[in-house]
Amino acid sequence: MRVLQKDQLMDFSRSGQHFESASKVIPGGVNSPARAFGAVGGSPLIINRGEGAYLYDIDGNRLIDYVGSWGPHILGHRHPAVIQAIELALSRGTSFGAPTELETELARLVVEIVPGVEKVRMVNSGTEATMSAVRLARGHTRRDTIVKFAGCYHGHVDSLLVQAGSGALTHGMPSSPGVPEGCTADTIVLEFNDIDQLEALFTKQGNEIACVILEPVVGNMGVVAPLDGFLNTARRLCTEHGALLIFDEVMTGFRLALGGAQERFGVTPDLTTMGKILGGGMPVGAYGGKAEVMDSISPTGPVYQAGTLSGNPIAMACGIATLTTLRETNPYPQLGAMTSKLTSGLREMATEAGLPHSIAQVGSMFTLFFNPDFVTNMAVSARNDTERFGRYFRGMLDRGIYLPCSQFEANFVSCAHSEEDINATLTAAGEVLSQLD
Ligand code: KE4
Repeated sequence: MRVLQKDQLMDFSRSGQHFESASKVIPGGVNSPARAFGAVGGSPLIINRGEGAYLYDIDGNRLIDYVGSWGPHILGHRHPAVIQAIELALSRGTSFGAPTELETELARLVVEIVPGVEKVRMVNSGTEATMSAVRLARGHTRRDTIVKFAGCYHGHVDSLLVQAGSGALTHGMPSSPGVPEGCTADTIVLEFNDIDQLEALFTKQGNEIACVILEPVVGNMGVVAPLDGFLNTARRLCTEHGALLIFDEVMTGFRLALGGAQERFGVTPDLTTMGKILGGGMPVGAYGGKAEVMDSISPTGPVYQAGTLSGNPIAMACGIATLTTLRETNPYPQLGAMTSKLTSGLREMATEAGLPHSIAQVGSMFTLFFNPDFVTNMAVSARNDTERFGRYFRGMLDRGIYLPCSQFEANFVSCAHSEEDINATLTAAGEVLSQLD
């Protein structure tokens, strides 16, 4: 068991100094609270560049990256096909505020790849995608009530920022100040994976429900898979009562299969929200679904939604290169195998160390929970030992392993992670877990 000596610990001092100056001009020094190290101590690393499976910070440290920009980098940083596509698009300009062929090409790829999508509208973030999809569902059904699940995070949309996951949990505000009561009065929050609760709600007021929105595999309370029958029940109930089923696949889309969770689990939603991998690291979100629903969106229908940079050509080029590479190489079996090697090693070491833990993995998404119970919903995830997670996080960071800075997040393996990277990660984890009391 290697105990790191002082001089072996990584030096993050330049990051610390820069972070102090960043905090003078940016709230909390970050442009998204999910990046803040509030839950794990210390201050965020300032990143200089990424390459393949690695990040390099401004102190010159090389880190094996399991955040992947919170999901987009399934191919790894700076994949040659992606860089080449961006450079070509850049040679023609950055933005025109008018249609381009690239938008049609990416939309056509999404329609061909995602089972539930016949038409798709590009926006600039996952939040914009879910906000627009909920507005579309309400406008199309002429109903106001929406259903979400505790611990699911759908971006910082007022009507959905209720018992949300991800950063809303890490910073202890699952429902944010600044959201007036009226914005969430029509939002019903249920327990993920609770079929009886969902059926009881539809029995009571199914004809009032505009939509049910869920992460088909949750990434934002840590990874939580759907129990058998949960997705099918949501599908059946929405169909029976004229409500729309929205799969928020911002994280799972193009991650769990080329066609996302809906392909992997064989359940097709009415609307799908997308982001992250769709943009390959550039700001892209999208929502899509059945043509007769999507045609309710302006200008073909009355439901309004717009965006200056929606369908930005540089971002489109990045997304096209990413999805095309995924379709041509089909990395999913290999990604799953690499991730399974990592999670079985982690399970073995945590067990050997006598640590209460559970591990959730779906494809190349996984979470090591410091929780004796298998996490099936937010009530269980709320019992995670976040203090112990913080010490695990720091021990791994000191050994050059870059994990999401929260117990309520998913880790991601990319196509760029090698056997050596996985083995190095397991060596570090062995040292840290064996010293975690
Ligand atoms: P963005 O607005 O951050 O692009 O997407 C919001 C969103 C919507 N739906 C799901 C399932 C998501 O996971 C997200 C965003 N995920 C978080 C991390 N879990 C992004 C990290 C951040 O907020 O900085």
